[in-house]
Amino acid sequence: MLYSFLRVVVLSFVALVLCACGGTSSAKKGTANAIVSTTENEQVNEFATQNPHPTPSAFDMSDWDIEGADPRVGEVMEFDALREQHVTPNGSGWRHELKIKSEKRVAMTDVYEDFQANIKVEMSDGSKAIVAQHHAGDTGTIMKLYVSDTSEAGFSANTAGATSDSVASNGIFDVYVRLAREGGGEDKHFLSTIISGQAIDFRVINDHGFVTVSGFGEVFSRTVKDSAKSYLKFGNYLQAQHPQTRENVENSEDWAAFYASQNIIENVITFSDISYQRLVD
Ligand SMILES: [Ca+2]
Repeated sequence: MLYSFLRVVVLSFVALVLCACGGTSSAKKGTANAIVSTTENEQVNEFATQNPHPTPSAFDMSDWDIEGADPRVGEVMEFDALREQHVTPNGSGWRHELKIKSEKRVAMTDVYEDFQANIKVEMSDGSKAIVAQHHAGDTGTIMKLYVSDTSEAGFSANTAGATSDSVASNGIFDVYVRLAREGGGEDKHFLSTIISGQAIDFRVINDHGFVTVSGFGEVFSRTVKDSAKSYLKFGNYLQAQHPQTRENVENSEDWAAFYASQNIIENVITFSDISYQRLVD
């Protein structure tokens, strides 16, 4: 009897210890999984946790020149190229943009920049706009973020396997990036398709000439071709480009008639949760 009692006590103790160890093991396993998961999604999590969601009032407007009217509306910035109709020499369409002031411009190799924004797109079918770009000192461009309802093709599928629409004026917009390669030429990277009313979770980091662009979970990096007076622009640069043939309308005096002929009557790009960090060497 005593033996049976002791046996039960010993077995119960062993069971308790095993149970406790198992629990500890499960907890450790859970922690380990969390660590593995964080490592696997390090880049995504980094983008998620570093977004400070500032209001435009914290955005330093003294760094920027405005092409068109002040875009600030409450907590967001609204860029309407059809309303502002800003024309620049050698431009390819009406603009409404912010750009780094000329006296603050430096080579991309001399600055660390981190620009983030949620970019809502409300555009008529057939529209094509550049909504963010690193511009070279001359008329060239280094990085361009496009939203385009044109026939442009030649994109590889994104990492999720999605392909570009590449059909003109059907209300499905291809969102893509062009980066000028250091050795000449440029690469383009398809991010996603959207329809009017949807938004892009955009971020571009220039770490001394090494540019990383992200949106829709896609991440694209290049050491880019540089210019001594490079500068960032963002907003709405509405291309005067035929959506089917992709021929540009050269004369700015013809742009109003061109947009009307394509029934491009709405073109508002709204930036919210804007963040811009700039550290010049
Ligand atoms: Ca399309």
